[in-house]
Amino acid sequence: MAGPTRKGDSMATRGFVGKRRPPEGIKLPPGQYDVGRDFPVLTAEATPRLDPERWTMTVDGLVAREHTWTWEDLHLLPQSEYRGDIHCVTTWSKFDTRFGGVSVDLLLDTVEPLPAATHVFVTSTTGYTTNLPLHEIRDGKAWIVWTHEDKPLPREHGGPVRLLVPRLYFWKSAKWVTKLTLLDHDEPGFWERNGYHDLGDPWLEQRYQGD
Ligand SMILES: Nc1nc2c(c(=O)[nH]1)N[C@H]1C(S)=C(S)[C@@H](COP(=O)(O)O)O[C@H]1N2
Ligand SMILES: [Mo]
Repeated sequence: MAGPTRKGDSMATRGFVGKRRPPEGIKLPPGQYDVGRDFPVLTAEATPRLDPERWTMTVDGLVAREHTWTWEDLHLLPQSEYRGDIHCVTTWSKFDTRFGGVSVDLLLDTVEPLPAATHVFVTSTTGYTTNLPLHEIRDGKAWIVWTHEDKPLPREHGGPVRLLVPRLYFWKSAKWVTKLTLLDHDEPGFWERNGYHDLGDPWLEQRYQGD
């Protein structure tokens, strides 16, 4: 493929959707710029001060057995790291950044999604919400993270714990996440109800509804 495909390049775009992988050698999705060492903060609500000892992570909805993990429970699971790029819909991208925590796959293995589950509705302690197709958080595509560059995740970036879904625009990575609810239908979250695209694939430049 010659270069990044933009919406409208119908044939090329369709081919790319199937692969869902950035064009080779290209790091910057269309319409984005490299923010360098900065890490801008984007928060719609007041930044909460959460006590990790009281924070919990629940996966419920269409699952064989819903489960709630404490901070300690999560730390007992095998840890994993994401090293790579993140892309914010406000056009900054940050290259080669690292987050540590656990793969969402481990949580899903515990709860066992029912066959009817197709989507996930994400809730933060603050009431912030976002939605995703279930397959976008499976098979090594999403993490629950509490470190950034080997340091505790700063509060303004979602500390103690946030969701990380780096293949999609960063608004899907809910800060102060506390619950994943599996559904048999799609339900728009906070930004999706306010005009943002339902999926938010940066490589297809899905910023707003209709993109
Ligand atoms: N709870 C919560 N999570 C959120 C947001 C928010 O406002 N509240 N903003 C989203 C958006 S739009 C972006 S771009 C990223 C920003 O994360 P950062 O502040 O760590 O850069 O968080 C996402 N997660
Ligand atoms: Mo954003």
